[in-house]
Amino acid sequence: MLIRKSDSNSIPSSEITPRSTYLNRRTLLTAGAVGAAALAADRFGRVMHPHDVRAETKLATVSSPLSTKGLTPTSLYDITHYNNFYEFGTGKDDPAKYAGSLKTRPWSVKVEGLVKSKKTYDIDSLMKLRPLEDRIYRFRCVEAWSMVIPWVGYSLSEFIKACDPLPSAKYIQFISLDNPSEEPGINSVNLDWPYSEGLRMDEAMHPLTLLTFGLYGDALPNQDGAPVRVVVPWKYGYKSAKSIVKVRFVDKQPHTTWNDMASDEYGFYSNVNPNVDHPRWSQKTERVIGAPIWKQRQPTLMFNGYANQVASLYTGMDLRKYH
Ligand SMILES: Nc1nc2c(c(=O)[nH]1)N[C@H]1C(S)=C(S)[C@@H](COP(=O)(O)O)O[C@H]1N2
Ligand SMILES: [Mo]
Repeated sequence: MLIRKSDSNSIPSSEITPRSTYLNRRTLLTAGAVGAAALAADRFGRVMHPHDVRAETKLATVSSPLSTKGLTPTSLYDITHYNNFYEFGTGKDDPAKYAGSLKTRPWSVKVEGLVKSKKTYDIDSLMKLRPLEDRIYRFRCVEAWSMVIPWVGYSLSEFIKACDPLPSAKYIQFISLDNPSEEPGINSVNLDWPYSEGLRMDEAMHPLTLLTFGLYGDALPNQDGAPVRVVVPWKYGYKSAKSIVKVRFVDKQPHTTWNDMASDEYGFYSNVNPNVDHPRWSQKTERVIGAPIWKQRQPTLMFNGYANQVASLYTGMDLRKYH
């Protein structure tokens, strides 16, 4: 017997599919595919689900000469299901499960500290400040795994120029959202919230440092730090703060969450360095997430492969002491 629903108010399920479910479904199509094929399948997936309005947040982008050449991007599935985002729990799959509760609109980023004048940027105007670029970077976590991620954003330096910091500003601090009602990990994970990270001003001004709004051509999935995060490709992953609500210009090295936790394990600089082991494990090699078995173990590169561009920032510094 055919049962018809006569309730005209019922919303087709395709309209209310949560983004996390959508990502799951969409990325099924890309599992096993790599690189351009993954991207093509992903575009195909999008066409297959025209009603997933919330996920249809394709960004207008231009390609960037600062993209790292010759790398195969990790699948969208792995990029969105193997995350560190302790505001949603410590498990790698917790962010994919729970970050759906994060509300990314309205959203604003406050600029404070040593600036000519304090400002607040609405996220949508922040995204329009400069053209958004596609930038493929290596991404290396301190836990000795890595990915290749096709980010979308523009150089943080562009934003810093717009903030007009005073010459006395020597460091920049990033503060992440601290809202237990949307971020269940805040009450269950014993960290000193809000998540705080920082960079020396010359590191922050380096063109590779990316103010990031998206990946794979779309707005950032919540679990990757929506709606705005930073990405510092030559540093361990935790330097790349997610879901930023405040940027502060300061004259002294700011406190950072992981450094507060265990300063011997997580330094302020945290440059990727195969020659300086973490006290509990080697940093000489890394596990490439999603790579075929025979390519899963790779040697870790100095400054994560960006030494030519960034090594000069650290001339004369003892990288063992300032790890
Ligand atoms: N606010 C916030 N930012 C964060 C973290 C976090 O727990 N909270 N984890 C960091 C760590 S350890 C890593 S490896 C990267 C992971 O980014 P991804 O999940 O997008 O790959 O985010 C970093 N930024
Ligand atoms: Mo990490």
